[in-house]
Amino acid sequence: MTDRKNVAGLSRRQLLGAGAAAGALVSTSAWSRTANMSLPDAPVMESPLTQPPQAPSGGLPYNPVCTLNGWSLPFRMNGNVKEFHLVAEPVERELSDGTIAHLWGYNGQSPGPTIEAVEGERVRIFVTNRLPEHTSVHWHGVILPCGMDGVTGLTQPGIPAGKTFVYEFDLTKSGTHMYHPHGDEMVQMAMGMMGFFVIHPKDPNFMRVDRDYVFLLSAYDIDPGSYMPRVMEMTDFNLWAINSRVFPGVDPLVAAKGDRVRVRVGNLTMTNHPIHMHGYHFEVTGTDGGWVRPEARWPEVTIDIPVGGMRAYEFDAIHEGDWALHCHKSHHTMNAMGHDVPTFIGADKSNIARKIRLIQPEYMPMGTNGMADMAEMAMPIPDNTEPMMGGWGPFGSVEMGGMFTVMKVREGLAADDYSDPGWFDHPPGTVAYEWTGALPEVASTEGANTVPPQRAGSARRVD
Ligand SMILES: [Cu+2]
Repeated sequence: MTDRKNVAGLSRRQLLGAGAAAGALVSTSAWSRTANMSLPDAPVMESPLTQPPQAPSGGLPYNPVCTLNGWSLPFRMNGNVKEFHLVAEPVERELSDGTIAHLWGYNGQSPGPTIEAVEGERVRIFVTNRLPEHTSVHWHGVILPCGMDGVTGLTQPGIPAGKTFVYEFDLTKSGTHMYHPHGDEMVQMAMGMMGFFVIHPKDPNFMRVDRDYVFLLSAYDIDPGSYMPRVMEMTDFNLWAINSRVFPGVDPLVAAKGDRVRVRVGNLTMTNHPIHMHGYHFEVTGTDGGWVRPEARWPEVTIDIPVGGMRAYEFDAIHEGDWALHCHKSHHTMNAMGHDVPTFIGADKSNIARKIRLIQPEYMPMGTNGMADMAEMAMPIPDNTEPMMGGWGPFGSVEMGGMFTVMKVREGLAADDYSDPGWFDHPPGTVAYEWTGALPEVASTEGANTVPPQRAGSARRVD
């Protein structure tokens, strides 16, 4: 088969694949016309939804990953070199249904597409800069010649606006890596410029899994009602994102019962994120530095993802259900609205409410019993803003935002089925239920004090 036929086949397959998924991949018409010695075409993704993994169209065989709310970058083979074309550019990213952020990213989305290649291959990555300032791409954790490391000023000049640079190197070791700019990093990463770079093992059966999910953690400071991140922010971000999506906009991870599942999580925010998954004990099987030897693994239910790091964990999906998967910093499962609301828990606002109702008859005091009423009530919020917490499940409001999604494990899913199976149908008698018998007398709800020890003691004596 000639290279030209490879290119044509690649184009057809990707158009068909994208059409079946969401009809989202555009600008591929030039693929079949592109001569091998010219710049590869740069596909653009229109959809922020998860694109199912695509079987490799050339090069060495591998088991593709599934990028949550993302996609993998198509490539072409030029002789024995795998060629990609990344375009750094301003993008409009839908953070959740109807909420848009004006970010910088690659090939139409933030984060950029996942780059997938195989240990032993040589890659040539063309990077075109359509940003208003220079950029570069650092291949975070990849072993390569120093001059390909992408550090502006140190290993190369910045790629000027409008120019294209070429990165070319051999992939000497399999692993899970990231890419991001290393020039005006504070601005460009705060604007969402990042992506995954997965180097598959040369032996497709090494560490083989049935489903292999990847996603990046990113954080933004976007004032309610506005579209642009505040790039000078150092610590006080208000949107905590999984692949530049916030719950309820994050797609579920889907697995068939019995699947071996890997989840690879990269962190390019400015703080750590303890990622917790319900329902399972899992094993940490990889970092950006490589695979963890079997005898060195330990069981976990929460894995801290360090800043500038990646952790891969694995488990056998034997427990069916809808299992929450989220950052355990509770403010990272909240969205931007309402963080400046004062705490009124335990306050008696009845007198002040009476007075306010003289001016605004519909006034209701909020927050005196906690903040859950903020999720339950449709509070008026500015345009282009996600509520602080929300997302509806089968039992009501999930009262979450930000870095939260669900691992959905179901019996009998087809191997290539990544679509949302809906809510879990719990077997009878396995859901927490209300006690309908007599309730014990409550000792005291008069104040914040607990029952004094002597009263508790006398109660025991009566028994
Ligand atoms: Cu977090």
